[in-house]
Amino acid sequence: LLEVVTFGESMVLFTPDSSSLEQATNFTKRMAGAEGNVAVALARLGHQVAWISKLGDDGFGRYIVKTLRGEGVDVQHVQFDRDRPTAVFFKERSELYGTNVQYYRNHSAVSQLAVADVPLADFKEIGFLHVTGITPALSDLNRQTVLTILQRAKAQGIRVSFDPNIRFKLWSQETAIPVLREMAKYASVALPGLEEGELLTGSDKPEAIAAWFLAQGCELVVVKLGSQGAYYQTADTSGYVDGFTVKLVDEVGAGDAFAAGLLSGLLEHVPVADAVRRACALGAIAVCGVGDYESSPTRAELTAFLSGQTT
Ligand code: CKP
Ligand code: MG
Repeated sequence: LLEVVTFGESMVLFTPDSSSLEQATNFTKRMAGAEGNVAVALARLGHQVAWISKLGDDGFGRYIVKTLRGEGVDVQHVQFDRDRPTAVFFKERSELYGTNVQYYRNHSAVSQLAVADVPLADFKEIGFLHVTGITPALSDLNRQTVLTILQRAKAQGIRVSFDPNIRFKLWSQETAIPVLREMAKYASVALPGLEEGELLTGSDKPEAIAAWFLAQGCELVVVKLGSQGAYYQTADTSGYVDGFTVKLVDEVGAGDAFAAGLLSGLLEHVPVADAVRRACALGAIAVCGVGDYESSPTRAELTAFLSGQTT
């Protein structure tokens, strides 16, 4: 039985084998994309998860679907578009300047993803529908699709988990903020980063950010504080959970791993503080390796990490 359904864009990611995009001659091909990263992380923990999308009818699209299927993600609702390509992006990381991503995703196949492509009526029994603020940024149609799906999910009593994932390379702040605020109204679980919370609520205090989301109707808000851990709040409980100390290799994908860890805990009905701790653990493990999803742990690795058995 499916536990989580998510939809969005996965892309082929190219990272230069050495130096910058300008200087590089060789690139490593990988897969990335927030919702797909969440799906893989959940599948590795043993959860039943489906990822819905449109990909180009091309080698990159087949590579993505094979990779996700190989990870145990249900891809039966993925469609291939003959006229529009699979998106690609590049990521360069420098000790001096940090991480820079360069997207090539305009008019990609997913930009045509419509409400009918996400058959919500088939997913009545799921634990969560996971959405991010990336999808509505991809096209006007995607924006309508996301908002309509969220309305329907709420009407059907499907719990929505919402990661704002604000990407100003995809849309302007003026366009993004009202849409993301609207999305928050349909979420049961919201997972803003501290900066995202500030952009959406005007406050930089985790407690105030959480209060704003609760006022929108969310049941649980988890404000991600990076290496510091996270702050969580519901109607009847709240608290801080410490982060794990690890050596950072690549921070991209940490938020997605975090989301998967939280959902995993919630699906298993562990106390909310323990679900947040699992989320922090997945986020910490994710930053220890290169690639956006590759470092996500298996259940045994997570157990080992949590009991301090890793060195
Ligand atoms: O917030 P995160 O660093 O966890 O998100 C990373 C993903 O989808 C990454 O894989 C990239 O492809 C993206 O976010 C994006 O579209 O920026
Ligand atoms: Mg994020």
